[in-house]
Amino acid sequence: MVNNAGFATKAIHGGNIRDAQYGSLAMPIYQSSTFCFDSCEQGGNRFAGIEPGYIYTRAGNPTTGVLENKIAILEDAEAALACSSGMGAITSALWTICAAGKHIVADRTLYGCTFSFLVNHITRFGVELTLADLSNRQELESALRPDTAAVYFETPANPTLKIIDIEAVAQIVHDYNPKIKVVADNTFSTPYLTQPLKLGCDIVVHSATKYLNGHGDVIAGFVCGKTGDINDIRMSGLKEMTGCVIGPFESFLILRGLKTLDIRMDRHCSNASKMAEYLDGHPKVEKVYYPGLEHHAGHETAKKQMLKFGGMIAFEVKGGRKAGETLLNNLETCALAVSLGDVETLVEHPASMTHHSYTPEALAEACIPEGLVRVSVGLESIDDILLDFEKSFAKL
Ligand code: LCS
Repeated sequence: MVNNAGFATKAIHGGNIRDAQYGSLAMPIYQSSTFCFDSCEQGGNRFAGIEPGYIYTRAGNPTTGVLENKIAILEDAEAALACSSGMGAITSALWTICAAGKHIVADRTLYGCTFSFLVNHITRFGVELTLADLSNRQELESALRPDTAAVYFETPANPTLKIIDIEAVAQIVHDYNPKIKVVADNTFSTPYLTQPLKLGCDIVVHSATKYLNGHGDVIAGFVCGKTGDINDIRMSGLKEMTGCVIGPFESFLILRGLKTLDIRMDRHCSNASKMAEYLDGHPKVEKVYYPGLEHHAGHETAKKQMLKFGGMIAFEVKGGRKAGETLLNNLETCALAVSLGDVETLVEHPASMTHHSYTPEALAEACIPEGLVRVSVGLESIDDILLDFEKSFAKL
């Protein structure tokens, strides 16, 4: 690969190794749990980390290794670690960074299971949590403490597409204490639209279940960052705490999906921007949440830190939750399903589905309206999706 290769070239060629045996173009699937040593000495040396080579797939696998190198290249990270889910990536990272007596600051608007992990679970082990609005400088500054180990956020956030200024957060946190790990969930943007490490973050996590794989047939996640941090998260968090190792077949599927990441994202973004405009002008719609719209609170920051505005939209229908549910129940082409970033357009109701773990009070604090509807705009012909919505709106 040439130096300074473009994103598409990196996504297609980055990290690849030549199959010396048969010259296979696609990376073979090394569907093996363990790897044979030539001698006890070699096995011992591999365990001691003084000789390269694979040992056991929970600690590393050749197919997964190529995937990890490719993701590291795309995120401009020194290293990356693949996990069996986005939640596996998040928990492996935070279990490694935090310990009893440490403190986490997190934004209030998070994917429901991440929110629940922080609020209901890691806090049972002596870790303290402060939820704050990280788009508000004063709130962030007053949340930081001498024992803070990590600052965690998503941008755009699930489900309201709230935008957080990555560079500003990283600067404020590191000015306070450079040892605090600034962790950004880059699932909604993907490295094609935003590279948080370049903006000052220490660690990026992903649900690769979404755009990175892109075809709705894999659950997976990534952690990206400095080699030392990723080694720690691999050897402690993943290998010895969560054990959430990705399978070689899933790695192969993500390698395949990544080859088209940029062209898929271009289409997701253009379809979503057409849909946001359609919804924004619709008489039955109360409010549209899309960072590409000028009235979105994070529009200027999104312009600064995203190449395009992404494929996710949220909106409220006039008539509240009941009207929203009727709209979703009557769609025909769009699928009523959670998840996102697939080729199919997916619609869901966050308060009762993805954000079910939020109490009504927590929803209100995070500014997630009870009637909010979320759309992951797919790759279909956009006119067909808009027609599906128009027919369903007509039934309200
Ligand atoms: N981070 C974000 C921003 C997510 O949206 C999700 C899943 C995760 C992490 C967890 O990843 P997973 O373990 O599922 O690979 N979000 C989902 C959603 O909005 N609908 O279904 C899953």
